[in-house]
Amino acid sequence: MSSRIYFASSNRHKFEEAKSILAGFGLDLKFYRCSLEEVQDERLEKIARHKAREAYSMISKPVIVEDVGLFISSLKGFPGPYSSYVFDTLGNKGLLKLVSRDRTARFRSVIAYCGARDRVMLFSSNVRGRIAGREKGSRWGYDPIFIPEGHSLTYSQIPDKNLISHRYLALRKFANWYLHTRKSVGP
Ligand code: ITT
Repeated sequence: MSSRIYFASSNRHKFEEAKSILAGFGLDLKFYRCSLEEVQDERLEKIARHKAREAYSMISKPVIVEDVGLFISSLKGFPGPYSSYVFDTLGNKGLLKLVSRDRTARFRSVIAYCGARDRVMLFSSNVRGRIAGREKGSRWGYDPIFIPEGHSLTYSQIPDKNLISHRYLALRKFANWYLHTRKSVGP
């Protein structure tokens, strides 16, 4: 197993964070910029699995994809699997207008790795938190409105986001599995 892995996504921010996280495990991530089909499904796992198979069929190299959802309790989990669409349409300002007094929310990441046509491995994580009253800080996506549990700042305002994020927790599971598997298979 080589340590060169591709990250297939249309979102450069996700790639840059993933690259920096996996570098900490000695893994080299390359960007494969593409737009993958998002099947309509409630389960991020199913969406991620589908995206991983599609990406592997395009590049025939070990590849990671990630599907992320922001689940807001008072909106019964909305936008969840529709987070990408909602960000592009309502944006943070529009979403903030929908959130009521119960501001609890969670970010979920599902990482799907495909190293061979028929085999997809999934690694997931959740970070609980709450939705801020207004946008704070200016990173990307939902970062300005999500405050992780135990913090008073949004993801945008936390310099070490990559050490606590949903992406970090899921990629850490992936890296531990990948490095362990590589060790037992040999170079
Ligand atoms: P690909 O599917 O092409 O990888 P995407 O941007 O559509 O890119 P997702 O479906 O995984 O990616 O993400 C759903 C939405 O959540 C999207 O609008 C992202 O910008 C946003 N998002 C994902 N991870 C985030 C993070 O760490 N911080 C803030 N917003 C995030």
